[in-house]
Amino acid sequence: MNAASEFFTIRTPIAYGGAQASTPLAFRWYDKDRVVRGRRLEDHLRFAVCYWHSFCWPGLDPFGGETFLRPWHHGSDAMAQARAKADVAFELFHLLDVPFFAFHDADAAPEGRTLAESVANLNAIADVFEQKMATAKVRLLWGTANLFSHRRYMAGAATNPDPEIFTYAAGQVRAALEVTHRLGGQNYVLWGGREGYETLLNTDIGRELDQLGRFVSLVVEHKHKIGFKGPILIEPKPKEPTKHQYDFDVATCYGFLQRYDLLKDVKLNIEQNHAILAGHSFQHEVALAEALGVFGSLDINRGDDLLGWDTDQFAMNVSELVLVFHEILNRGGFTSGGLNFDAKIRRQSIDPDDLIHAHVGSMDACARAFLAAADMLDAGVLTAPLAERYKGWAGAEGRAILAGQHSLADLADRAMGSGFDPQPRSGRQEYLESLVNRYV
Ligand code: XLS
Ligand code: NI
Ligand code: NI
Repeated sequence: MNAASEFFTIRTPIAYGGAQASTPLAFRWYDKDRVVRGRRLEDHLRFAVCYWHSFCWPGLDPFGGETFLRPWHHGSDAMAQARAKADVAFELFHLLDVPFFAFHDADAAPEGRTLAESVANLNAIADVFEQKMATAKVRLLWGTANLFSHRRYMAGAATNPDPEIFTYAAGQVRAALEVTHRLGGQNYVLWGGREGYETLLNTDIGRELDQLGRFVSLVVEHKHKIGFKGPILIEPKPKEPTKHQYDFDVATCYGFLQRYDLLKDVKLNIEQNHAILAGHSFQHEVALAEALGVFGSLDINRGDDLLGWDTDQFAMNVSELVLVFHEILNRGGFTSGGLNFDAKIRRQSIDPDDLIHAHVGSMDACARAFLAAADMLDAGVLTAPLAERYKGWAGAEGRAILAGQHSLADLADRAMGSGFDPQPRSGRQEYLESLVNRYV
């Protein structure tokens, strides 16, 4: 195949050119060094390129095969192909000037005949990553293991009816977690790939949940043993590939973490399109995770309003993103998390440079939304009316109720007193919607 530098026609990193930039490829909003609320934009948004969709997915759909014809997908030496793929991946990281990337074990290195061989392959490619990272800017946002593609996992990994499959998955996760640690990964992700079920005719839900709780606990124990400092992130998704995924949504994941005593070490990686599939808005999932103290990171993408599956498109929907960033920034912004492009270009986007356009467009959409959210926070556009709406709870009486200082009878007696006549107040939704529109 061609050298990495010949894969894209673009040869120099994309630069910030301002909203009026005349070149087709420039950041119009993402000015990475601009300081907003005390941090550089790059450090706020923490963009990560995702290895699987951008370098491993060949463009297939249920009705047709590969459309992209990437050179590293064709050849007989799987390790040489993995190295060629890494060359192009690092070229893209450089051209986009992103601070992070993310990968699954199976994206980086080919599966061997045995687990030992697969782990050796992964470690060899991790050596390649390590060498490249020594001189590149890019760091690792998170690593993960693919516990869903191989047929051995068709009935789940941790939730498999066979403990030997659970054991195999443990072997895979130990290797992926240790490689993530070695590469300085800031988080470790456990998306519950096939942890769910198709039919209750063959499924013991309670048992499977206990298995999943045990598996995540083992990962947490190992993380402490090797001194990995970042959080473990689980990723809510309601369906696909299984009909019913155990990590259905933020609320379900919270209940799971609480039941298995994992709240101290595990946080959530929330994905736009998974929120929608669960019948929630993206903003709802983020706001709830923040409120429950389990917000970790975001997989940034979008679905299609007319399709009920995980289309994983590049996020370009500024107005939706504004409210999400408003939630995050209002709580202080990302800590270990960031914005991972868990997004694929469409299968007709077959030019290598389409990968660059997709990322640049979405980084700009995020930056534009983020800047609008920051302006809204600075002006207190939503925070001030919210504080006003709840001000009774901030007062003496509201605080006394929440602190448990009144019994039900105390409250009832007060309500029965003469002159006690609370009045309803407007929710002002349309007024607030039009305020938001001034910033979008
Ligand atoms: C699939 C998931 C997956 C995880 C990583 O829907 O979003 O891409 O993020 O295993
Ligand atoms: Ni994801
Ligand atoms: Ni997804």
